[in-house]
Amino acid sequence: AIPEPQREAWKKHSVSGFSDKDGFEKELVRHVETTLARSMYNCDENAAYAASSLAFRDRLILDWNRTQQRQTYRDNKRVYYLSLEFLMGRALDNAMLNIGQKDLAKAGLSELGYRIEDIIDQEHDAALGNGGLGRLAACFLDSLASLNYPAWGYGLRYRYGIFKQQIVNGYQVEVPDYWLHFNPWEFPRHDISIDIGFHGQVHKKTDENGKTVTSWEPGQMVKAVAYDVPIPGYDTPTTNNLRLWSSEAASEEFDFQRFNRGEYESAVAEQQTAETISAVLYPNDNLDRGKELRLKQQYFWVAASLYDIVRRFKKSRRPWREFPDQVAIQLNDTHPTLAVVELQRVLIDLEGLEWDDAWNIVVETFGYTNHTVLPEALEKWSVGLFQHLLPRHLQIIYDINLFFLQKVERMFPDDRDMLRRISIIEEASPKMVRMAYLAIVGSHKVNGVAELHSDLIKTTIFKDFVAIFGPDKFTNVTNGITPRRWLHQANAKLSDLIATKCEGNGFLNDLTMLSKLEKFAEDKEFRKEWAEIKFANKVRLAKYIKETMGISVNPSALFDVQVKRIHEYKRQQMNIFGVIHRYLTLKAMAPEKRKKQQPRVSIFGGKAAPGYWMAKQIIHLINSVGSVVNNDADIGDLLKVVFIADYNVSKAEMIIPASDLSEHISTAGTEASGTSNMKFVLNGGLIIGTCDGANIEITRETGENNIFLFGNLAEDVEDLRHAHTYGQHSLDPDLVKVFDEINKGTFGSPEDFGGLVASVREHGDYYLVSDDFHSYIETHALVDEAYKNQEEWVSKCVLSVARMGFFSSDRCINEYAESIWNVEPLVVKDDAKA
Ligand code: 7GP
Repeated sequence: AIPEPQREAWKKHSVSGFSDKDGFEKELVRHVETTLARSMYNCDENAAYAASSLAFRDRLILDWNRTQQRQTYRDNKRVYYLSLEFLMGRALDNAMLNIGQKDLAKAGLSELGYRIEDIIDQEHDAALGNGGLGRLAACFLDSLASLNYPAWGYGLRYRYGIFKQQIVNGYQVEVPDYWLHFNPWEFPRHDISIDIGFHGQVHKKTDENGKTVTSWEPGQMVKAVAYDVPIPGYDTPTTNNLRLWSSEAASEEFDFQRFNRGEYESAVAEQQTAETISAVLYPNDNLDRGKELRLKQQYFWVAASLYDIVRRFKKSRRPWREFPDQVAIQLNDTHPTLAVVELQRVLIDLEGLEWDDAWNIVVETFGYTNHTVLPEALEKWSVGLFQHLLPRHLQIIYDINLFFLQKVERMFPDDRDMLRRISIIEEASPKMVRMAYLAIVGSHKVNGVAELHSDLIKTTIFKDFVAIFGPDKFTNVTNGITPRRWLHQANAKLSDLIATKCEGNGFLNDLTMLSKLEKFAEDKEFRKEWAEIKFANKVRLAKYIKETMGISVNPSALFDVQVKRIHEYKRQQMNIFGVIHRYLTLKAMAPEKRKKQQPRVSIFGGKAAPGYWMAKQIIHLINSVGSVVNNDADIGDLLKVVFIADYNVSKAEMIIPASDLSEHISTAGTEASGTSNMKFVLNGGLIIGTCDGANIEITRETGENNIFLFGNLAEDVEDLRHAHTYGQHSLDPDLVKVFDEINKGTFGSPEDFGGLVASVREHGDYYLVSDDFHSYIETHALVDEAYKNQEEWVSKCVLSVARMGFFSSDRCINEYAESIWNVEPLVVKDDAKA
């Protein structure tokens, strides 16, 4: 720190940031003319975006500095959210809104000759995630900052985020997403770098006190360099930190020696190998592929993050037993589970603690969130791979398992099979490490993400663990979404209208205030304004569809939307089969009757994992149906089918506010929660959905009359599957007609869709498409009926929004803070006092 006498000079020059339009313009022009080396003669929209972002970044970093100083000074317990994915989307709009300066920026940009929407549109999404899990992490960061929690996110700085999707001749084509050409939102911290080891040997020796000391001598080192991303809270002085690690070659000198020996190429190759670790996000959603590089990513990120956390703790010079009083670490699914092992290693091998003392600290520190029950998504790593990559960690895992098995054996001496079932090491060939079990054993709390899901994990995949640890270790925290991005930012007009009836913008900090809207559900004038906003949002989407795909859709039609990752369990195939059924029904009608039908636009969007053949077939079928239906003169505006390419966060912000009906139709018991369901309802759309995930709680909150539920219940799924397997599967007759039409070649070569049809017809219909098809079709007919009465429809939408308070990620974060982390917000009274 600077000595006292010199501090005056510092204070005199301390930067304070802009607070009005002129100040913003001045900063913008300064960045254009100096940082970007341009002028008013060559400042295009992209440069204006860059300069605006830099101006806001400078502004944010001041809050960020103050927040960090305050949190260090107060030294309260902090939360660390470890997530391999953060699906952040765009930052500029969010920063302007959260610090309350969008109006000022709009006026400033306009004076300088730009439209703010065009400037915002220049930004490339930060897409460091696949889907629900990654976007949840981003919503959580927003809530943590907005509620003033001392919290850090830790992740990886992938050079390539989730691929960009193009549709070529109806097929998905993946294009790499290199997003770092220009990223004003990150601060490289080259001073914060940590060497991370891999491979090598483990040594045991006895010290002077006769104690065995184990040490690990890695065979390869990779350097982790920190990049910090400021996370502004909404209307608070808190700007938290998201720290992303980038991998580099561990030491340039080492390379230099080799270079001198004439091994230039191999020296560079080593550097490239190191850089590979953080190069690319694995593009699988709800699927584990067990690739070695993925395990490397996990350890690299977890070890760097823990080193950082431990270093911060050690500065306080507290005894180790106070570690869990200062540090709460949340594991976002099992991807960071190695943190459990790494902390145990640090405590016993490096800090010299006894096993039991260390283990108590570890368990008190960690919490684990499970996001799926799908077996193909549960992580397992082979023992051989561990032995090769992380030999010391494997030993520790074996010890953790040994002590755990001993405990279980004492508890259930007569149940031999229990030990086999719950062992962290699966005795298969090859032997596997079951990461979820390790995460459970290493945490003090395990939570699911919606009530049904949390009940299911307790009665199915983790049943034995409930018997061992007792039911209190397992809890539920129903997911939530940030209303700042998903209402205020995505749907400014609706947000403003709501503010006129809810005593201002307070609902953005306390979403339960939306209940004040309830009494306007029957207010004709209010409903009219509401409907006009929905219509304007649909016009905007229709324009986008026309411009990008050349398809004309009528904004007065019912917009029926399913946008999410493409997955068999999410059942986009059922949706498109339903669309085909609708098409056939319309075609078979007399023209007079046909004219009276409710016009619809079926909108799809979502990426398929590159290796997921069935998901790709679904995309192809949707596009093939679209090209037939959209060009059928008998049908006209009655039905259009649109697949919007490259669905991502910023597209979601445009699509969701334009939906009348959205589809959340997973096989009951498969979708842990879903979060877009919440976004759609919050934006004044209704849901057609199954009794799955958070749909159930949305129904509880908004009322059964305001949602279109259909299909079999989770409790019946097992019996139905059993019946399929034993040949009692008679296909739904309407679905048979759909299949016949596909097989006739109406939508192109039937072989192209053979897998989809066969999965229902021949392979047991695991996802119960046929079982649910009839009730799905019938429920869509009810939707058409309901939509005819627009007054009543809008009233349902208003009532639903009024009752969505529960689904704020603020509520969710407060629940984690209270029941899992035991942390409190850092309330700021006098900001000047750091
Ligand atoms: C998702 C779940 O599928 C979704 O239902 C939930 O809303 C979301 O997490 C947030 O909790 N899971 C994933 O995205 C995923 O990849 C496997 O889970 C690890």
